[in-house]
Amino acid sequence: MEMYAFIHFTTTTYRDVEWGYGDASPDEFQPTKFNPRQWVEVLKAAGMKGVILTAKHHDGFCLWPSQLTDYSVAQSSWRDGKGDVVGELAAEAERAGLKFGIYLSPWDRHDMRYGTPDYVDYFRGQLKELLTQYGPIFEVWQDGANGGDGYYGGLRERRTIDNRTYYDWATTDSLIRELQPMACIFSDGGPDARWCGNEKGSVGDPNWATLNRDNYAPGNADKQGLQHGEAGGTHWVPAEVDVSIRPGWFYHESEDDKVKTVEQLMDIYYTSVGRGANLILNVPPTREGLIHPIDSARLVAFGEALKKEFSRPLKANAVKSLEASNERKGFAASNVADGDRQTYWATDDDVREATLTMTFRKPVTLYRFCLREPIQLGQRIDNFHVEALTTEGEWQPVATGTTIGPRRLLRMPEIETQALRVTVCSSTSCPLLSEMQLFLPPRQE
Ligand code: FUL
Ligand code: CA
Repeated sequence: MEMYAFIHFTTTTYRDVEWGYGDASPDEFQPTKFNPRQWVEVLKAAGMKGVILTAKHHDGFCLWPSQLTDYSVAQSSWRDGKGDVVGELAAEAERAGLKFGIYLSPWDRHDMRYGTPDYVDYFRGQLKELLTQYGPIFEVWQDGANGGDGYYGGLRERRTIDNRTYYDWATTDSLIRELQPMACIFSDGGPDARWCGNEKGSVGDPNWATLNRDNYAPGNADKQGLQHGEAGGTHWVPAEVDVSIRPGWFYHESEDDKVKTVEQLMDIYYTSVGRGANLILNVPPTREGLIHPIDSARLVAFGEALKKEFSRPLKANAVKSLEASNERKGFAASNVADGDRQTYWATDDDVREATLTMTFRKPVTLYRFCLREPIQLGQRIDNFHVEALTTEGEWQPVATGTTIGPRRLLRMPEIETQALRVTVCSSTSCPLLSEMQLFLPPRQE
């Protein structure tokens, strides 16, 4: 899906903190101008394909009228207890064609039961409500932060849990599979998508989708492994890059002048989506329940910049030839330029190094380049470089890279070129490429 949004919103927004303690009164939640239609419109303009909401953050307050607690929108004077943030956002997302996902914090600083087996039942009961009442859910986001001090029903104490055993994730995950078989489960260690090991907006380079998954659990993360994945790892657990458009995950007026610039967002795009990961960009609503005008203007401008960035794909008929140093019978080099991710160029089995040269009918100006591996056959290439044949007839290095995976985006120097040559320098198995797409510099307005 490449890119979707994160929304952090709850009573915490009204306390100007990042982690609500769990003692806020439900009446503090008063989004007087709550307008999820505005949210999805802005997100859509930015090019987001989905949105994930903190249905419950660490403070424990539920943004839907849960039957299992007395700490939700149903107990708030906001809309006389009839409000349902989850329901309204799910409906608006569907209307706008965005997929919808949920974040349900495993840590709960409000609930008295936290730390006991009863709490785990409560957590699963809540998941059941969320996964049965709000239509298709594309992702369930399991946060790794858990245990510590909190309100805990008024006891105001510190509670610690064993993050490997307490939640019995295997049972919870099978409940999710049963209720929403198509939902991707995210956590520090998957099972389906993994954390990228930081909250700055970049996955490692190299970035392997494979991971020795059994060594990880939510809250139990080897950051190095999460950053890069593990070549030859036991499971396919691609990285998701979570980062906020502001320094914090929740809205703070004091950060109005710290909203990331279009340039910063574009850099993040290249260090996440461009390295084959998905980007989940957080946008925190204000106390009124709106996306702040600074953020919305920034997001719309980012969406426009992205469209412009890739507005001029080189047309198929501008390619004169595609030649490979080795070509397996039936898997021609021309398969990288047919616009189909299922078809691919392959070498013979024993090959680990190879070149693929794309020659143009007329010299073209380089700008952006996208390479893809056919990931239905895993991820293989771990080192490559790209050279351009200048109009003077010299091969000039223009880019280098490590892994490719589903997508590697490269920014190229804007030089006139007759041909581009990709050299695979090493690969864990015979190299394959499914697509190779050049983008020309955008037209100036
Ligand atoms: C972290 C949480 O503690 C933050 O509050 C936020 O939700 C972020 C996405 O994950 O672990
Ligand atoms: Ca293809």
